[in-house]
Amino acid sequence: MPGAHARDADFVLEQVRQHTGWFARSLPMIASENVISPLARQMLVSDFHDRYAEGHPGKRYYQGCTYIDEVERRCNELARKLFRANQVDVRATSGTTANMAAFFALAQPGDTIAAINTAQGGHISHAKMGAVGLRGFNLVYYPFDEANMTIDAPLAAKLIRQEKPKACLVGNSLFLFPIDVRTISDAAHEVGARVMYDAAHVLGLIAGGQFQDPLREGADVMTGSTHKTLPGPQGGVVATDLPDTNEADQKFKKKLDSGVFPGTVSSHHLHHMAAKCVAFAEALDFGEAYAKQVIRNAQALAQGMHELGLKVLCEHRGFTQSHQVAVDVRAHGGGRHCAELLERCNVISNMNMIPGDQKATDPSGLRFGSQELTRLGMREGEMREVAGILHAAVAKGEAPDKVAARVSELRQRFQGVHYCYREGLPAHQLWEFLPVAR
Ligand code: DSN
Repeated sequence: MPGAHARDADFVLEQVRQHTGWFARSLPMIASENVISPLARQMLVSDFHDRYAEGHPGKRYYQGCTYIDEVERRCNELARKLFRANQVDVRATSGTTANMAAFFALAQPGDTIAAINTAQGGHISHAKMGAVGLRGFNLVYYPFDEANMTIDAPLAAKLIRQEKPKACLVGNSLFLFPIDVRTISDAAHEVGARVMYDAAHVLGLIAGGQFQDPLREGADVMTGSTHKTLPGPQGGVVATDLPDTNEADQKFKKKLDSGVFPGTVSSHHLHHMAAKCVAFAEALDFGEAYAKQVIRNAQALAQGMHELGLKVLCEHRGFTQSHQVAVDVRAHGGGRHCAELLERCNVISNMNMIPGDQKATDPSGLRFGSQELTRLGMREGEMREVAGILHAAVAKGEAPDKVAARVSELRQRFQGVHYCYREGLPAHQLWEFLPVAR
């Protein structure tokens, strides 16, 4: 007998099957997502998933880590090379836990820190309602240059010198252009503050040498997610390149380490760690070419939409230097309406606040990312096709089923994963399980 709840298990199988089929005929354009390589995906279902290993290789609290230790040593080694950092913690289970671990080292509860407002593209973990509030920090916001979609660095430096925060966070969720980290870090270091660069979105672009190099531009620590432009498993990293030559830096590095374990994880996710190791190897071999194409594709997408009359932000700066493109769709019913409409066309995107917006639940913008379509092998020509599809849905009022048919036709040509080992294997595959209920 299969058991009373076998139908629930079958329900899950069916939902996952439907979801996978849907994504195989859709355009996945959410800027914080990506498709993992088939080899890295295999690590996620390996026996590593079933195990525990607190601490560092060779210094565990559990037996059974012989091979896990070997993989984690290699993972650490590749991470240091990829991020050009002398200490990288690969155990953080997400970008937000990576940030929380860094917060532990950066300041004490009750201290003031500086960050970007979420309304101007800052991440929720940098906000009072998120991890910053949980750690009990007070918050001051940088002045933001809305025309150029970046922190106003000279005014931010002035604020830092006035307010003397204990830490300065930089890095965005809506992240179109590199930040002037040097100006901010000069002011921060002058008042004794540390600088954290949150590279969640742009980690793969930084690793591929195509965005900016925060650890060389004055950031004391860089955190990031391993599943956005760095196309690995869901997870985070905490990286620093501070030298071991003075006591304060050494203490800070130790606090980063204990901020991860035991601060924010007990046993880290070993299957994710193994998948990160594969993804880092792939990024070292293919990451530069991938990052270049991601940015070229974002720029081609932005240019295509602009030429069709959509209001793409920051034309005077070439629209974007990252994987992201932001569009003001106020004239077409607003961000929520357009994102929902696009979903009916099988284009998956998200509504986003843009300058002037007050309400996160009813913003005027859409945010698109080129990183997953690039991973699926699309190039500038396809980006122009995608721009036409978006324009048809949002501005021309073409029927969603007609647009969805165009989307499906385009996607049929791009089913494999690229910039990885065993290139070209399908991105969307399911294990063949038969239903368990009778
Ligand atoms: N808030 C997510 C995003 O930018 O999509 C990342 O955590």
